[in-house]
Amino acid sequence: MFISAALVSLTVALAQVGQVIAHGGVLSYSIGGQYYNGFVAYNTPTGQKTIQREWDTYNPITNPTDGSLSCNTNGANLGSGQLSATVAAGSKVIAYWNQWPHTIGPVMVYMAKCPSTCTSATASSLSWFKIDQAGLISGALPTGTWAQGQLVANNNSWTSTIPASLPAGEYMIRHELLAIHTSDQPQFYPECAQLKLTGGGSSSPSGSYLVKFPGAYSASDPGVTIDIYSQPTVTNYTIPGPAVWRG
Ligand SMILES: *[C@@H]1O[C@H](CO)[C@@H](O)[C@H](O)[C@H]1NC(C)=O
Ligand SMILES: *[C@@H]1O[C@H](CO)[C@@H](O)[C@H](O)[C@H]1NC(C)=O
Ligand SMILES: [Cu+2]
Repeated sequence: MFISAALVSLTVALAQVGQVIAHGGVLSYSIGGQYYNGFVAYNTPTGQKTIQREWDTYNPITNPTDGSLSCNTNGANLGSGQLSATVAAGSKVIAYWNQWPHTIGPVMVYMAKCPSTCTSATASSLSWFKIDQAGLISGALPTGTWAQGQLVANNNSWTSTIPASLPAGEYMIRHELLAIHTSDQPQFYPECAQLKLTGGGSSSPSGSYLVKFPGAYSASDPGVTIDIYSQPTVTNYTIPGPAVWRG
């Protein structure tokens, strides 16, 4: 009786772990050479102090117009626990994921200027611009090398550069993986963190580079609703969202 109860609870625990590690998100960052731990999902925000916005689940968002697409569920600021990373424009940002299980799909990195402080900003009302992206690197849709495969091969990390010409001020940075290994629905994995930029220049992205989340994507985008397995010889992939702004 005791053993079977223990086995049942072990089986349940393993099933839950299995679900958790099938997905994930950004767990930590290196920003301008300084290491920062992110929010610990599945834990209460009470007592957490981090530059990252709250996110509560490793599960993907599967609707491209979901209200939580900006900074994941629930994307809230942490109140007194909310920090921001101070970094010079032009610095490198490395995001580290958990042991990322997906190798098919693009990597996209966005930033947005916060109207005053980022802690008081509502992520869904920010105007986001893309600072980095990579999609299908080589080969065909189902068998080629994708940015997410490179991310996994590179210690589950992705390195981007903050445009050097951005004006100093407070910005949100948003890392997003779009996994398209399932043919029935896209899987979006966005996480946000807060930055205070120093230095910088006086160049800002114009309207055509700016998007809202939700709003930037639609289910009819060729890179969003896609069955890669039905197109085994296609060697192009259209990354969704605006063009990259490099300053
Ligand atoms: C690999 O990633 C971890 C974070 O997940 C980081 O602490 C470590 O420094 C990274 N290793 C290298 C060689 O960059
Ligand atoms: C590949 O390119 C063609 C022609 O531009 C386009 O119609 C199609 O949607 C692209 N395929 C993908 C998967 O983005
Ligand atoms: Cu997953």
